[in-house]
Amino acid sequence: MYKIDETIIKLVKGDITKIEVDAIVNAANNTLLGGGGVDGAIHRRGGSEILEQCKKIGGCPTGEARITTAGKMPSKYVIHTVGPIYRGGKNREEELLYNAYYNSLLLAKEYNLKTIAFPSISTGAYGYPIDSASDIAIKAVLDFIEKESFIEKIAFVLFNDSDYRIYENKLNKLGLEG
Ligand code: AR6
Repeated sequence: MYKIDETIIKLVKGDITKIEVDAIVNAANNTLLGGGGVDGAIHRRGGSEILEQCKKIGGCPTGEARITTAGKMPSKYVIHTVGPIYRGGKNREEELLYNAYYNSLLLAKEYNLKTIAFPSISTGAYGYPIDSASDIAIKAVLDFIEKESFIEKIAFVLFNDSDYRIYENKLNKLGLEG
């Protein structure tokens, strides 16, 4: 656990669909109609009410975010965001990944949500290298805490040990209050 101002940053290893927070973030695609990876797990566990709302929303541009309820999952909402497909790094990937995190947090703020959990956006099927992706994720979260209003808790939920350790090393190096 790490603390910046009044916000707790937490690392969790495991399945984001089981986390109980105000909103879990989904690493979706532009259609918002589901897919594999974390997106598939969220739709499977949450049930059909999520897909029904996603159909009405009608898609989401890369770097933006949309919100639905969370169906049968313990969290209240799902914030669906779309990270970039990594194509070598010279196609605005960094900016788009940053926007995906930042816009998810802005949407959480708009809905007055106090606790939010992120998966590692774009680092699965979309191929973004975890080392640079984690830098961007942490930077977006720190910038948000600095510039925007109070959010109680932000969790990074990592699906495997090596991703967890990368985040842990980076947060430790920032020398945040533990
Ligand atoms: N909880 C937490 N993290 C998970 C879970 C889970 N249940 N399942 C997988 N991960 P990916 P992307 C991790 O591929 O790269 C989908 O088909 C996974 O190990 O889910 O943004 C969408 O529809 C990896 O570290 O998302 C899009 O088409 C991370 O989540 C596309 O994949 C992200 O992997 C999006 O690709």
